[in-house]
Amino acid sequence: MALIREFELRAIRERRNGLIPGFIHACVGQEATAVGACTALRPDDVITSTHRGHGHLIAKGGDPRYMMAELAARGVGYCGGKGGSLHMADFNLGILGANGIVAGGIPMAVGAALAFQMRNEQRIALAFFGDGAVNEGAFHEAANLAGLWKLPVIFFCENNLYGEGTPQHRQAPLRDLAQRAASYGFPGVIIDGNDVMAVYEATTQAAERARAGEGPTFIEGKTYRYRGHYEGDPMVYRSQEELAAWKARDPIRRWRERLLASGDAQASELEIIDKEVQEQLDEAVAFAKASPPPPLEAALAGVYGHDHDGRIF
Ligand SMILES: Cc1ncc(C[n+]2csc(CCOP(=O)(O)OP(=O)(O)O)c2C)c(N)n1
Ligand SMILES: [Mg+2]
Repeated sequence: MALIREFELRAIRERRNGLIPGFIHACVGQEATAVGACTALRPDDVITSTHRGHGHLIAKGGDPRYMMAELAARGVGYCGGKGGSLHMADFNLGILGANGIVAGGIPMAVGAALAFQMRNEQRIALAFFGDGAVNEGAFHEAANLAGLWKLPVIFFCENNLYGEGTPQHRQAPLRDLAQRAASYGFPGVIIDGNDVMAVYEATTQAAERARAGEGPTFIEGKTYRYRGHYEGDPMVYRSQEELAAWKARDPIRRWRERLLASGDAQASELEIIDKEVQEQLDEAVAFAKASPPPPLEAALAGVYGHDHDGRIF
C-alpha cells in the first residue's frame, strides 16, 4: 500500500516536472481495495483494471520501473511507451490490462473466466471497476452470463462515491450497488474498502466460492479518492469536509496502527518499508529517464491495419 501511494505521488510530481505527458487518474486513498483483493489471488489468477489502475497493477506484482517508463512514454515501458497509463498490461503476471473504456474490463474478465471453466483450470478472474461502471450495459451483460454459467469471476466494485464529478445518488437509484448482484443470481457483499483485512477476507471467500464452481461474487468496497478525477480536476463538486472525513479513515494509517497495536510489526520495521519504497521509486524514475522514446518505426508496430500493398501489421 505504501508503494502504491508513493508511486502515485511521485508520478504526479514527475508529471508536473514534465517527465510524464498525458493523463493520470491517481488512486491515492484507494490502496486497500487493490492490495486486499490481489493478495487473496494466486499468481496465475488474472485481473482486469481501469483508468485508475496503477494500484491494481502494483498489487498484482507489476514492476514500478516499467510502469514509470510507460508513463514517461519510453521504449522500455510496459507498452513500448505507446500506451501510457490507460493500457498497461503484463500477461505473465495475470494483468490483462488497464482500460480507458469505463466497464471495458468487465466482459474481458468474464471471457477469461469462461476460458478457465472450459479448460477445467482452477484459475479465477477478478475485474476491478468503479461505481460509474455498474451503470454501463457491459457490466449487466457480463454479469448476466457469469451468473447463468456460474463462471469463476469476482466483480470488484471500488465505490469511491463519484463518477468523474457526478455523485453516486445522481447516477443510480441505489445506495448499495452490491444489490445489483441479486438480479444475476449471485451474492453481493458490502465491505469497508479502506480496511485492507476486510477486503482480503471478502475476496478470499469469493475466490474459494469461484474455485469450487459456485460462481461469481460481487464485492462492493466503499472507498474514496483523495485526488481529483484526473490531475488538474478543479474538484468543485465536493467539499473539504467530506475529503477530511475520508482522510480520517485512511487505509494505510489504519493498517499501520493495527500492526503496531497487535505487535505484528515494530515502528522501525515500518520505517524500513518507507525507506525501501522511496529507493524503489528513485530507481524507477532513473530507469525511465535513462530509456529513450520508442524508435520511429515502432509507430506502425502492434497496430491492426494494412499498408498500401495489403500487408497486415
Ligand atoms: C464508456 C465510457 N464512457 C465514458 C467515459 C469517460 N469517463 C472516464 S472515467 C469516467 C468515470 C468513471 O467513474 P467510476 O467508474 O466510478 O470510476 P472512478 O473514476 O471513480 O474510479 C468516465 C465517465 C469512458 N472513458 N468510457
Ligand atoms: Mg467512482
